[in-house]
Amino acid sequence: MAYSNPLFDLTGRTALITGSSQGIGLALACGLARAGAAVVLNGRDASKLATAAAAVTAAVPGAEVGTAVFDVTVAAEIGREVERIETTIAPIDILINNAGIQRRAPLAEMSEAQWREVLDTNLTSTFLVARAVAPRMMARKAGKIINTCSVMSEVSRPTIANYAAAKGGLKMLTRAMAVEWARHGLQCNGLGPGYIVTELNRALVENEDFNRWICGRTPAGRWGQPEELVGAAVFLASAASNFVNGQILYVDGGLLAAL
Ligand code: NAP
Ligand code: GCO
Repeated sequence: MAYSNPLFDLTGRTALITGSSQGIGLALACGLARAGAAVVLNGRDASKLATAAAAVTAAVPGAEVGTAVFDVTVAAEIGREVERIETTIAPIDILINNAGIQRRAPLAEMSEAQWREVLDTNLTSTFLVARAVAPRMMARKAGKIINTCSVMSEVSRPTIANYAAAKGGLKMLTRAMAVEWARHGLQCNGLGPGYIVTELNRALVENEDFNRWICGRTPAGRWGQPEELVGAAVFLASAASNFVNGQILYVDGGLLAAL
């Protein structure tokens, strides 16, 4: 008999996952749909989102899948789409702030544009989207906010100072959300992936030296797959985490445990 615990059941819940046209966000959308949630995918390209929505439906027959095209760095687009989701699809019970980019450069040579684009997309966006969604959750006295942090919320490496600063800030923004919004029934936590095989890391995966280094640096001895983040995300999105707040749940193959 298949085992299922109602604590992890997301039936009747609606989840907005930013940056879910591909990669980790798309994997999380499939995983939450499989746990019963209706999912709303987000990205900047309508046709790419339509393809992603079809992939979720193919992976999870019968899943309720919507799309919301907006740039997570543009407050007006966020406000418009959050209002449309809440009034024409369903109240947002679960928000996963997942959209993110990488612009690598040595710090002393990094352009202002490379800095600002990463901080805007990987940190400020979470402030903007959460500011649009959280008041509605607070009015309902319930909500789950999950911010996709990174092992770079704790450590850095050369050429990603912008990214590490953003993800470090995202860890503290997650805690700040918990401190202000827990009393209103919201649980705000972070998901901290290690090195995962996605488009964002294609150049690293294809680099023999880096590949060898990260497999040696990670106790599990390998890269992670986006699907390996689903269990932690369903936990943080479900009633199983109703007394968990301000925590970053790392899914990193043991990387942060090792010197
Ligand atoms: P990815 O495959 O490059 O996907 C990035 C996603 O973000 C895409 O869906 C993209 O959508 C979306 N996006 C980018 N800028 C956006 C914007 N301004 N507005 C709306 N959507 C935007 O990367 P990934 O590896 O899945 O990364 C997802 C998240 O996980 C990021 O926050 C990343 O920092 C984090 N993370 C990744 C790893 C890893 O090893 N891969 C580890 C730790 C944390 P469109 O381009 O279609 O708009
Ligand atoms: C890099 C990578 C990392 C990973 C991830 C690790 O250039 O080192 O892009 O930043 O994507 O964030 O958790």
